[in-house]
This record gives sequence, C-alpha cells and structure tokens, in this order.
Amino acid sequence: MTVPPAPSPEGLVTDAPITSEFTPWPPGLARAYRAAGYWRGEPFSAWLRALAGQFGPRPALLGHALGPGGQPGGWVTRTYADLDAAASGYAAALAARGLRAGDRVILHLPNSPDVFEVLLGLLRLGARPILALAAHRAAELTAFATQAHARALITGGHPDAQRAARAVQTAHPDTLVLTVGDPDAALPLTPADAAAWTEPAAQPGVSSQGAGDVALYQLSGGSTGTPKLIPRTHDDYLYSIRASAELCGLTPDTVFLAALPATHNFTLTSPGAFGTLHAGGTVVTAPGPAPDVCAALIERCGVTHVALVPSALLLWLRAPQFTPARPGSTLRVVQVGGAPLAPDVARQVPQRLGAALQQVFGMAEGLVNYVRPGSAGDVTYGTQGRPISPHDEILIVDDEDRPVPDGTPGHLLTRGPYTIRGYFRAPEHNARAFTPDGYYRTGDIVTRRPDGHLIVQGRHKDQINRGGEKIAAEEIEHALLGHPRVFQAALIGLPDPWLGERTCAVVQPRVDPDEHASQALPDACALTLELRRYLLEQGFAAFKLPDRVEVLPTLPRTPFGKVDKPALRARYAPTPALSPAQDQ
Ligand code: OOB
Repeated sequence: MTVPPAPSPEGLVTDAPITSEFTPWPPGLARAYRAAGYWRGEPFSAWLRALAGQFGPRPALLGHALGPGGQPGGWVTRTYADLDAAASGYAAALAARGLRAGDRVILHLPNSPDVFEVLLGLLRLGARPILALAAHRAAELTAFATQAHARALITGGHPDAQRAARAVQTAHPDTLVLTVGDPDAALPLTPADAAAWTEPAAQPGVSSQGAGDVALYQLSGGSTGTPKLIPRTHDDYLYSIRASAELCGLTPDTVFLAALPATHNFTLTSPGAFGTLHAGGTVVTAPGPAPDVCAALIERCGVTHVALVPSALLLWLRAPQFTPARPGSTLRVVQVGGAPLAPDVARQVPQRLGAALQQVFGMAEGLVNYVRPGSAGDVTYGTQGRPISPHDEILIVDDEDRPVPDGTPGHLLTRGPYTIRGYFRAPEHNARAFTPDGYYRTGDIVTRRPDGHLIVQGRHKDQINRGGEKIAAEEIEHALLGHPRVFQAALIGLPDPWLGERTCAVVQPRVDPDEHASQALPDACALTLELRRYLLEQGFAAFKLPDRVEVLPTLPRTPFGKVDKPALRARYAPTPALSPAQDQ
C-alpha cells in the first residue's frame, strides 16, 4: 500500500477563510490534491455534459417514474442525452420559480429516475441540494429548512410527503414546496424548455459552479440532535465517485440496481448510481430492497451490481427468488455496507446468490473503504476493506488520541481529499468532531491489519445503527421528554438478529407528587404504543420510533451523573438466540 505523504508544514496552516458554512482544506493539501489529479476543477454540470457527449444514446436510467399521489408511474428509459436534457429542463424550471445558484433546496423524493434528473438539474443550476431521505418526515425536513434557510423543498405527491411539506411551510412560509410527478399539485415541477435559459457562469464563492465550492449537502447519521449537514464540493465528491467506479471495475456494461435510498451516500456514490453513470453504465431504480421486486428487476434489466445493507442481505439470502442461485443470473457483485456484517453471513453470498461479495465501509462525511475485487477470502469476508485513496490518512488512537498498534482496537480518525473538515454551521460540534489538525472523529472503533485493511469492531458514538439507518439517541431522547408522562428517557440499541440493532427507550415516568406513594409504574406495552404515536405526531421518520419501551422508577447513573447506558443494555439485551445465519 502506498503510504500517504506526511502533510507539509504549510498543509497545516490555513489561509482560506473558514466560515461556519464551509471549512476548506488547508491550501497546501488542496494544492497536493489538485497536483495528484484528484480535484479536476470540473463541476457536476460539466461532468454530466461530458458523459452525454461520450455515451449519448446509451441507457442511463431505467425505472418507474414518479406518478400522482407518489405512486409509481409509467416505466421510463432515459438515455444519457435525455438525462442531460432533463437536467437543463429542471434547471430552467427551477430558475423560472425564482431559484438561483447558491440557494439551498431540500430534495425529498422516493427512488425513481426522477430523483437523479432533479438532482442533476439542481446541480446544473448551481443550487445546493440537501439530500433528505424519502423516509424523513416533518421533524427532520423542518429542521433542515431551519438550519439551512432552505429556499425550496422538492417532494413527491405521496400524502405523507405532502403532509410533511405542509408542516415545513407552516414553520417556514417562504420555503417553496415543489412537487414532482403530480400535475395537480399546487406547484408542480416538470422540466421546462431550456432553450431560453442560460446556465450561470462559475462565480467562485457564490455559485456552486466553481468546482471547489459546495455542490450539495449529505446528511450525517450523527449522535446529537437532528442530522448535521455535510458540505461536499464538486471536486471532492466527483473524485470519490471516479475513484470508486475505477477501483470497483465498473464499465459501460454495468447495470446497477439502486435498491437502498437513492440519495444516501452508499447508493449515490460508493460507487452507486453516480459511479455507474461515470462508467457509462445503466442505473435501475427499485422502490426498495424487497427481494421479490428486486429479483424481477434483475431479470428484466440484466442487473449486474447491487448495494445492500446487511439486514436487506439477510432477506435476500432467504428469499426463494434468489436461493438457490439462479443459473444464468446476470448478478455479479453484491456490495454490502452501512452496518456490521457477520463473517458467517458474508461467506454465504457467492454460493447462495451466485455473485461476489464486496464489503464497503463508508460515511457521508467522506472516507470510503472497499475490499478490492478479487481479494483473498480472509479479506473479502473478514474485513471492511481499505481506503479509496493513497492520500486518505488514517489514525487509530486510544482515548487520549495516542496511536495504537495494528490489531489493537481504537478510535478511527481520518482526513483526506474527500473527507470534510467541518459540518455546516456547527462550530461547537465541529470542535468536538474534528481534531485541531483536521482529522474527522468517525466515532467508529476499528482495528487495522498490517496490510492496511480495517475491521469495524464497534462504535463509540451514541448512535444506533438499525439495519443501516442511523438514529442519534439524543434526538429521540429529547423528543420523548416533551411527552407529559416522561420524566427522563434513554434510547439504547439492543442486538437484533435481523436488523443488527433495534431500539429500546427506557423511560423514567413523571410522577404526580400528590399520588406519589401509591402510583404504579405505567404499563410498558401501553406506553410503547403511546410514545410511538407521539413521535409520529411530532413528525419523526418511522425508523426512529422505539421498537420497545421499558419503564424504570429511576434510570441508573454513572458516578458522573450520566445515564449508565451499558448497564441498561446489559439489563435489556435478549438472551443469545440463534442468529439468522445459523438458523437455517
Ligand atoms: C454509510 O454512511 P452513513 O453516513 O449513513 O453512516 C456511516 C457509519 C459509519 O461511521 C459506521 O458506523 C457505519 O455507518 N458503517 C459500517 C459499515 N459501513 C458504514 N459499520 C460496519 N460495517 C460497515 N461496512 O453507512 C455508508 C456510506 C458510504 C458507503 C457505505 C456506507
């Protein structure tokens, strides 16, 4: 493995202005990344135009368009030329609605070819999309609108999405709500005639058409509050896309199935849909990872690659549509990431699905690790790969930030050409999440093998990974405190054979002082339903509702007075049962 060069002394000095919106890389490192050819000064709009020039009539996107009411509409095939034209058409339509380069716009659409068209339209306009997940609801979308002063929210016609959009508009009357796929919506969004529209010229620092400027915002799984916004530049994001596509060996024959949420970093860029487009391949959109729907799409479209979280893989490994592996199936590579994958499950992939496994360990903040295709079995099944770039700097440290030897678990810190240096408008959080010399504290506990491969051992951050969907414990604890029967609340993750982890809210109820002596603890089952309904009404995404609620007269505390979560986990962890991997 190439050893990353030590940063030059000037690399540690920053002369570019640090705003609370975007923390630039130190100029010395930025120069090194440009000199190495990682940052090419090319914005997404030019990237798309070049792809259309190279692959014009080839199919870029296949899938059901978004229809009225958020239901799947007709099946569409978009060539690279169509996609380029649609991006211009959406840019023109957005401009006609008054949107300009530099405006922040929440993109909240379910999987469909439309998501990519609208996303690329926003990028062509130079507006900066905030990549919400389709599962997000009023609570998350309103928080994004508040944090970012979003000029617009682009959503689908599904009644839940429309309800969430109305809540955003109530809180932020100036935020335009534009609806895709529904001509009867108040403000429908369809591509306009782009002939009369002129693409804005690069205005570094103002429009995101300058390649070093922010192109879009990814979302952090986080451990505190609502998800933080992650500013990704054209230069850094396109580098990770190109390098991912190359190291995964994608070609014009690649047919990638986008089965996980399309705008998540894994599905979008690792190498995902954009990596596939970069290679001239075809992206097929599925509404979700359900094995029956995906099996049909694989057969219909000749899918070669898919990205799954471990909980979805477990379903595929049991599905009659896949097991035993279909002779003649086109599926060649199943990429798995987003959450820990047990080695005994990993080993089942080739035999049961007739495809190679590739583990991917990444994060929306940047760093992505891949097991390289063709690696030996111990690497393929037993590690989460190694970083994309020779310039990804990795530190594994103890609690005092001192490096630990290979093989010893430690905190993973990283910096490099596509890892952010700061979240959007979060100076206090940034002071904790980054070291003074710019390493991002991932919150993951890993070991490194002497050959550089990383193995994820656990997590330090107070986040629950529920089948790849990340839940910041604090966000839900805080929301639960708003319920009249809750005095204190702690959200913990408990092991689950299918999801990896599921959530348990441990609640100390509010006691009425008059009835104090005689009052019995509320029934946990009844409280589970009540609190889940309460959180839904508060507008939280369904995946954040606690799977289980337990009631205690007082929460256990550490000597420092913090809730003792390890004690709670030990108390409520299920007795070991057969794992889905063993249970067949
Ligand atoms: C991906 O991105 P995020 O931002 O949703 O979550 C990142 C976190 C990591 O810090 C780690 O805790 C966990 O998800 N994670 C894994 C993992 N991949 C991610 N934990 C164990 N094994 C893995 N293979 O989840 C993401 C972004 C790009 C590519 C792939 C995943």
